[in-house]
Amino acid sequence: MRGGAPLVTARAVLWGFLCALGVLTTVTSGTAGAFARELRVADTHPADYPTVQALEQMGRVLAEHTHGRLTLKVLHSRLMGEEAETIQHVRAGALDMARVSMAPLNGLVPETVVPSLPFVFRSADHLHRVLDGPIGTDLARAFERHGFVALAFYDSGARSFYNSRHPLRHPSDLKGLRVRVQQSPLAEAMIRALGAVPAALPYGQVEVALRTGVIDGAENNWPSFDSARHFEHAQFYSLTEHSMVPEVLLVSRRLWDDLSTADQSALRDAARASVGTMRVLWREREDKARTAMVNAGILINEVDKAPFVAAMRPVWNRFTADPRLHELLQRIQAAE
Ligand code: GTR
Repeated sequence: MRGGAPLVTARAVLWGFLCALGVLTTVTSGTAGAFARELRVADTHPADYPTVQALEQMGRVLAEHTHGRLTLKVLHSRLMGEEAETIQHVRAGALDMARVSMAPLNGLVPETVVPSLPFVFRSADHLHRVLDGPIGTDLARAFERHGFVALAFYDSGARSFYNSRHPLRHPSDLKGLRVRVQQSPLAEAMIRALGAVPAALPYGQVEVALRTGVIDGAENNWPSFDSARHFEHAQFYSLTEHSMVPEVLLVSRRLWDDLSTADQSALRDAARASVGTMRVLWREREDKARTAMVNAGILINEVDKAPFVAAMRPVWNRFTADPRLHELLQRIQAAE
């Protein structure tokens, strides 16, 4: 926009004021009107990862439906720090949105513990039905008590163990191994239950920890194992598929409350549409990553899951002692 010096100064003052409030990221004018907003959303993964691609697509839908009034800027590749940091920024209102795993939220939003439990979902279909139905709606509501609005849930496949020592066929094979887990007390407890030593490192530090031998292994889905290059230092991938911890698109409650009802529904609709996009992209990427890992010579072994289920089950009781969480667990189990 062109204008004389006083106008430019006035705009700069307004911009500074709004940013200081932590509410607006960018105020522009032009075809989109005087208060177009660019919402910043953080993601730990690189540009080609399905979550980032789904957010880019969501941004296109949002811009189209709001005639450019709301746009998304996807800050991928940990530009805004590790997941735990982006969660804190969103909570404080300093960052508009973040796409994160539920695990690093376990200490903040107690309800996220339940879908993060080992072996709680029977299949991807079971997970989808839970997240898409009334349980998902109630789960989303729980976030609002903690400074967030949960706009969408994504699934991120099953997580399995990988390490640099030997194939894991039985829980006893994990004894004494140092295994990286997500930053969550539940994740650490799961590893201890298997007799291994947990190292709760941020995602961005796992590759170097594997490379330098600080840890013997970690656990994750195929796309992350491949994309973060963990496979270069851990050739044994054992199909425990012990966890299907979902992911969530968080919005700052402060930003949300500041949006008009029309903009809130535009954001919700675009987020909802991104769930379908993400599921398609995810399935493609899982297949591609698995094939790439086979071609890279990774030694994959099947696992009899029963002893792993038995060894990890005690953490269920410990982490769902609260009756509210126990009820949520029962509802998830009862879901068809
Ligand atoms: C990935 C997930 C990331 C991050 C990472 C981790 O599967 O998509 O958001 O949580 O795992 O292990 O930290």
